[in-house]
Amino acid sequence: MSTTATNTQTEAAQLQLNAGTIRHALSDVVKTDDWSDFKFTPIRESTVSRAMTSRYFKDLDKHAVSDVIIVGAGSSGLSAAYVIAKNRPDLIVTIIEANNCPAGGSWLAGALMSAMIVRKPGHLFLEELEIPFEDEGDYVVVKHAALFASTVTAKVLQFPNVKFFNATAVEDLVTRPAGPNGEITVAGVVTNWTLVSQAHDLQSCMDPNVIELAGYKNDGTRDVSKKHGVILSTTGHDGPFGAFSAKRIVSIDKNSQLKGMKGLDMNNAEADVVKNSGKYKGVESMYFAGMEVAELAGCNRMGPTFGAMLVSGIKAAEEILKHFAE
Ligand code: AHZ
Repeated sequence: MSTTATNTQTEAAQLQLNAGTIRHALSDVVKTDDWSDFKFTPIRESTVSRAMTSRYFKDLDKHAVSDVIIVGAGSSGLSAAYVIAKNRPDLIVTIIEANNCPAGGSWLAGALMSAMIVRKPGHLFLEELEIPFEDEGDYVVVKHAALFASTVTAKVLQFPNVKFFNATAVEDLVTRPAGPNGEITVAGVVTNWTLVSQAHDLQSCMDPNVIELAGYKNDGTRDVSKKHGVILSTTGHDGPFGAFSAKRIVSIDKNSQLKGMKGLDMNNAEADVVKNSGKYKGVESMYFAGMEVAELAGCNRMGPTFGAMLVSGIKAAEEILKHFAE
């Protein structure tokens, strides 16, 4: 008899043995076999409304001035959020994601074939997050990308200093004059619920909301006694928010130039994206990581390998932590 057949027989015997004594979390409160005595504790509809809205508006209030605003909760944004929140529990970290669910393209590892490929040494971050993988030598494989997406999301959401606003799009930057020669600095982001931002032509009267960066006085001038907050943009392929905004800011300065993304070259793209993540000349108070760096720095794209997403997030997070430590 084969080993598999023996295993199946043993499992079946074990199931039969357990059949009379099913145990689960509710075993002690369900007294009847047909669950006829089962009930939930009472609740009013208004209680549910208040439980949600009071917390949401308290969060909006607390995060209206943030130290770090991360725009886009893909694999790079969440990796950065993890490193920043873990190292600096005192910073108010706000993550804004246009989609309902966090983790961007990493649910499917950018392809439709489940497994997530991470080139070494990106696997060290997987080890830190306690995500299991198969070691294939130069690279590792997480059996399903959703295991990365769900684990990094769960770990980030558990930090008390992090608020995740989903179904919320960043529509624009808040900018302020900062220098004698017309230089501008980024002072926050303009947000709106994604459904509203998608229907501006129908709902033009719906005004957006604003999250400001820390470091200003009531009259809008710089409060130099406080560290200036920063935005980390990680909005993915083509940089629909960050790369677009940076180009717009840099276009004011005729000496600066930003390029566009090149074609796919897996071998070169990942290290280039990591090296070019972080700050850009002429774009104050903003950092960049993940795929949109390719759009900013003129790097190749890499297709479905995720080491650069994790590592560029970590590198940008490290630069942000240095900014707050100075
Ligand atoms: O919904 C977007 C996604 O979840 C979100 N986003 C985009 N614009 C936004 C806005 N406001 C708020 N205006 C916005 N959120 O940003 C997230 C980006 O996640 P992603 O997984 O697309 O980006 P990433 O850079 O973290 O990972 C990219 C993965 C790729 S693309 C690629 C290739 O094209 O070759 N290869 C890899 C590994």
